[in-house]
Amino acid sequence: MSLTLASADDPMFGLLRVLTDEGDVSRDPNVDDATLKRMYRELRRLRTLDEKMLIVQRQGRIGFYGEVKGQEATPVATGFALRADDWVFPGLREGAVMLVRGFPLATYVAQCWGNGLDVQKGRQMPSHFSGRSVNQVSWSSCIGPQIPQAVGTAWAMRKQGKDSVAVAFFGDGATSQPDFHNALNLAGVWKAPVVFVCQNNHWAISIPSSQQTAAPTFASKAIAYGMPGVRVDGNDVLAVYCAVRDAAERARQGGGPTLIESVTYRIGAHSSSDDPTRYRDQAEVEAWLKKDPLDRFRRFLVAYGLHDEAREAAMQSEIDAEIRAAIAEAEAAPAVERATLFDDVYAEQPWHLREQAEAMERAPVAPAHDAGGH
Ligand SMILES: Cc1ncc(C[n+]2csc(CCOP(=O)(O)OP(=O)(O)O)c2C)c(N)n1
Repeated sequence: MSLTLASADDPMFGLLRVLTDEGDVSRDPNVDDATLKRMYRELRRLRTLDEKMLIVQRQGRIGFYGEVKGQEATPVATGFALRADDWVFPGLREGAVMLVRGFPLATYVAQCWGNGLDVQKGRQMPSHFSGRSVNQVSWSSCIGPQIPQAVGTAWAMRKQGKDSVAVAFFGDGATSQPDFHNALNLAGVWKAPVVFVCQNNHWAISIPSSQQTAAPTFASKAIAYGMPGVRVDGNDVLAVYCAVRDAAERARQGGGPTLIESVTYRIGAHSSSDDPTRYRDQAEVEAWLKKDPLDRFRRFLVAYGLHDEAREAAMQSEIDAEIRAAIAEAEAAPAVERATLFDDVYAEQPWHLREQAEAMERAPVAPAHDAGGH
């Protein structure tokens, strides 16, 4: 690996782009037309889902929601770049990777209600999606622990002789956590098959990324851990797709981990509990709105004759109907069975828990109340 610093040609300091501003491609991403169209549909579905779920939260029907608006290209591209046997360890904004990998929408949305349709049985706060069927682990709310968890999983898969990889997502803020160092150091030493994806969305709640590190780029932190770093345009779905696909392929072949910095912007609030007008300038948001990942990809698809206004309108009404049906199904699901409280902890229930379970069964049912949020 070359240690020549600060050259725009260096992947750690430049910006990998495939989509040009004019709606063309600067290199062939090697993706067939049907997949390109599916990528756009997933971007549009995620944007629409976010808008609808934020409204649902504002109506008091769920306690919390974390928007991904502006950053959709990274989770969508990753979903397409991975194999079904790979594992995903998301942060707050990458839940939708599992939708791209085929997880049912109503079950996904039910996580926000934590009811009987929720595969997590209501044990997580809203927007902490996961699904065993798609190898996606739940985010823990703490900033950082998913990064070493991904390394451990990757290493276990390697020990089992598999060629699957693990992807760890985290924000720019998480790079200041000890878990970031522990995970990248170990992965570098072990050559674990991990792809680290740092979503540099320029803010960690109210802390700008300029105050997060004195390093010239987040990707350049890879130097210290002896692994390649790639700085990619996070609003360019094809660039992220190429970066993750190539890093995953290298990891599969025993080449070890890669640190990808996806340069993007959080258009919305940090979460439904946040008011970003208190700490950032709206002009900055307006400037990033012009680089919207959906607009850029749509311009390319239109230029190549794969999309037009009629298709856009038909796609949007189909997505609206799909999301409306999923939300209705999720909200109508019954509450989680009380007895499930004791599931999934021990292979064989110990006597004291059995006693508690029996006592609970005899107790009257408490009235339901709303889940809170932070
Ligand atoms: C260990 C820990 N410290 C602080 C927090 C409070 N907190 C929640 S989100 C957040 C900012 C995270 O920023 P970043 O990693 O850049 O991800 P983003 O939210 O921008 O996607 C903080 C400080 C927390 N959840 N866990």
